[in-house]
Amino acid sequence: MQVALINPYFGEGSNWETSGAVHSPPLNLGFIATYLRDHGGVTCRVIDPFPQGMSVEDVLKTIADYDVIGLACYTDTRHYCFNFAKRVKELYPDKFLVVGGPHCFSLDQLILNHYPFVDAVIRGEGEQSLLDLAQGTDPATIHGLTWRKDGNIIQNQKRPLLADIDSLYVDYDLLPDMSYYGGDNEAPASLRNLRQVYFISSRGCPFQCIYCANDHWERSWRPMSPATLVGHIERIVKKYNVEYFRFYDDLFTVNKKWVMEFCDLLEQRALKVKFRVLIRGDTRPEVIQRLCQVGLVAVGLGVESGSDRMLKTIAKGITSKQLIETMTECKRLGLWLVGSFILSLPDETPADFEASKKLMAYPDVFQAPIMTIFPGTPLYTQLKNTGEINDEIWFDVAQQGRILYCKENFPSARYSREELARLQLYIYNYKNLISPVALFRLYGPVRGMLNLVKSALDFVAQGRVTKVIVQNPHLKRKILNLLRLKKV
Ligand code: B12
Ligand code: SF4
Repeated sequence: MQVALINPYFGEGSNWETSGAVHSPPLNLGFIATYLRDHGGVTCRVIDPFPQGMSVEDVLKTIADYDVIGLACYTDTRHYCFNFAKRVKELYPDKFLVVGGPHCFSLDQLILNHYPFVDAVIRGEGEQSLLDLAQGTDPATIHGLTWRKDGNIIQNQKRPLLADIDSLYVDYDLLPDMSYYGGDNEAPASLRNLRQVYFISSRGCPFQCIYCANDHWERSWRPMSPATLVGHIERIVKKYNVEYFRFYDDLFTVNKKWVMEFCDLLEQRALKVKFRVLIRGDTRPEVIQRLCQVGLVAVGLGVESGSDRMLKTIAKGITSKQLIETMTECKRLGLWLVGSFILSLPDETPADFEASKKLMAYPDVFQAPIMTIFPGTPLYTQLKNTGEINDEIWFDVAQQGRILYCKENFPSARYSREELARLQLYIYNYKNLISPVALFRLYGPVRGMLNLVKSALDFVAQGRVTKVIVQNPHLKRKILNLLRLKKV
């Protein structure tokens, strides 16, 4: 059977080049396509409509000859996914339509209940279950499959996670051309313009922060062996001339021994690549130092909050002291540091936010999205238990996109959507003003200056300039020095 795998997001009339969307290929579909080819000789076509400039009609035409249509479903894109699924089924009632991905893991039966045009849901790891389907195996025997039989919804038994993680990788030739996907837009221009790929070397993470949708990995961590990983790097460098690897592992530094072995092997093969990984606030300094010696140039770090009370609430298992130490070490080593904070944590007070603000000075750039609720997370369960949310919300078409933790949606939240938007604008401008050098490195001189001016004007408009200067001793000292120089 021929399989088409689609990331069903069409950009909704926006332009890929200018939309500001994170340019990143659908690795999930790449993993599946590679596995189906290697383990069953099954041909897959991977389609990523938005970057490929394909409309709904274009994709519908393209999939005419495929027997199985697989759609990736994220919480953010759930409605796009099911709207598209409906169109597919209307046009091609005989094709087998299956959805999979992080949004589906705990909502499989409800999805089939709500959407008669979906034939099956694959729960968790998709490779082997989809291969079974594509090879015409009796659905009743396919683990991890939830499907329909004689008008009933059948949930087959769970599929154990694949043990042979070394056999899971992405053959980039099976993905849309890499030129569709831009550089690392959180990194400075010097890195952004390098030839790069996105790579995943492990699955899962042993932690369970309450907002994190990683339940389908069952809190386990399965890495490919360091030798396999370095083998892939060598092959990719030779074949595509890649200079920069952006590792999308949930957490690259789970196991010190594994990291050290990887570094030794990379060094032995004399592979002069640069790379970016995700670390945690409790990563040992010697691990970061060793990674730096073999090509680490940028790190992402989930800071989330500067308040120890909040870090406890979200079960981060890290203290603000550890976060400061790790960020200081990263900066000492000259790494480009991307910090990620969350606004509107459960029970977050203005004092907690002030504690976070102090930590925002450390990273070169940072994101601070508003807390979003995902199905299957511990936070979701908590909110379900207090009656603030229920599973029907995911099927309500009035609830498009993200379900934000704000006063309008949840009685327990402290801030309204508008207050959070204002807070977000304030901290982005604040960051630009206290880290202008990072701004110039990120955007270059012209856009950097424009951003700086815009932030300054926003601050004047908000009447916050004096407050920021007074609250930031570092900035205050810089300005006083500048004034002193002028006097001389
Ligand atoms: C890379 C990545 C991104 C990239 C690109 C995503 C992409 N197109 O690949 C970028 C940076 C753009 C991104 C953005 C965001 N991401 Co993201 N991202 C990831 C990350 C780190 C890796 C994804 C990946 O390739 N994993 C490896 C593959 C093997 O795992 P997988 O995707 O789960 O796929 C397996 C199964 O789910 C299943 N499967 C998946 N798709 C399909 C399709 C079919 C047909 C079948 C049968 C099976 C199947 O089989 C796959 C192979 O086993 C994951 C975390 C993680 N480690 O998975 C988060 C993750 C997917 N992201 C997440 C989130 C929340 C976001 C953002 C909302 C973050 C933000 N605040 O902006 C945005 C929005 C993305 C969107 N459009 O919805 C959540 C999704 C939660 C959810 N319920 O939807 C995750 C799980 C992180 C987390 N733990 O909370 N992300
Ligand atoms: S947020 Fe990061 S550390 Fe926490 S559970 Fe998710 S992947 Fe692991």
